[in-house]
Amino acid sequence: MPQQVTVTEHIMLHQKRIPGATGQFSRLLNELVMSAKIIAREVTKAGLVDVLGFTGEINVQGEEVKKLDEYANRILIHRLSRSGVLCAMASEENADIIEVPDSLPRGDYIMIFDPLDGSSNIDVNVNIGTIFSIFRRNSDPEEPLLAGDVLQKGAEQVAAGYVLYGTSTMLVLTTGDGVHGFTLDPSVGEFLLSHPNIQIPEQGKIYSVNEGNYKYWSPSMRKALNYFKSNRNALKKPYSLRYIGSLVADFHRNLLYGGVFMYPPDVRDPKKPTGKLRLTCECNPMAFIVEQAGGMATDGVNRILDIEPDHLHQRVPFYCGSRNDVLKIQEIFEEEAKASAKKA
Ligand code: AHM
Ligand code: MG
Repeated sequence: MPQQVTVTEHIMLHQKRIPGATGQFSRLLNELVMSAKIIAREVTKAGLVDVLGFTGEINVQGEEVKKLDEYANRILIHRLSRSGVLCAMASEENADIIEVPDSLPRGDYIMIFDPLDGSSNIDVNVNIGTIFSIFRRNSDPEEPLLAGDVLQKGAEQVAAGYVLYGTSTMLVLTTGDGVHGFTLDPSVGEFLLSHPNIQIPEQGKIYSVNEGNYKYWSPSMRKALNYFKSNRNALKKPYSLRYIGSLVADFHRNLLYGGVFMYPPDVRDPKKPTGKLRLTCECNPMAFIVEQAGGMATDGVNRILDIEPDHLHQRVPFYCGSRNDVLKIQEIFEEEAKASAKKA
């Protein structure tokens, strides 16, 4: 019988490689895995019980909150705050930092998450996911927590990952030592290592973008799109357009097959001039994963992981995936910027 490595065993092995690790990190990841299993259970029975649809509330982003989003958020906050290893959390669904109360044991880690990303797909049985990012606190644990402990740049992440609720449930994780994928085996209730050392192809064959926004894009973004529509991909064939509208699912497919995901700024909504996706809970974790897999993630100019967040719900343009494709986008943007500077 082939030896099957569970995510818990993998985490224990990894822990041994982190200098100064105290066991807190493993406990945190184990708690996260447990939360993911509970959310996966609810997601898979979503059509059977009354968890579909809206709660009637509006979240901090001004969007309607779906019931499953709220459920996933509650599970994560409840379990993680009792793990004894976090001092604070931040969620896409909550306006402010959630500090672990003094009445509970606290640790040195901070977790930022999007409890259920791609929520517009919940009601139609299409893939959704949980995204997370983990930092270590910088300030003195005896002193009050600082905003800067939570608003660290992505390069300081100690771990990041996502859970994809799809045809099977998968956990994809990096602790800065490559990217590893684990598939939930429902017969034993364990995530088993199914995709060790994931590497994204250097040259992709897919582009993923909401092309319906074309008329709201800048000329340079339209040029980038036209590049993918009219050039050949890694297989010397036309690029395929694939867009689910769930970041986790679009990202995961491109990670395995090779491709580029784009969410550019647009002028549809004056309140969102820098794109839709959030730096801290969506772009940073995906950027850490893609870089660990050999790919790239930028805002069109800067490396995502080098951006210093100025607030929790900051949105950034996001271009992420196979290295050559992301470089190509940057090259097009640079050329366009030079050409318009010349004209001015
Ligand atoms: P959400 O966090 O409210 O679910 O929004 C984020 C989602 C991403 O999963 C996806 O990439 C994007 O929104 C799709 O947006 P659009 O429908 O504008 O293409
Ligand atoms: Mg989201």
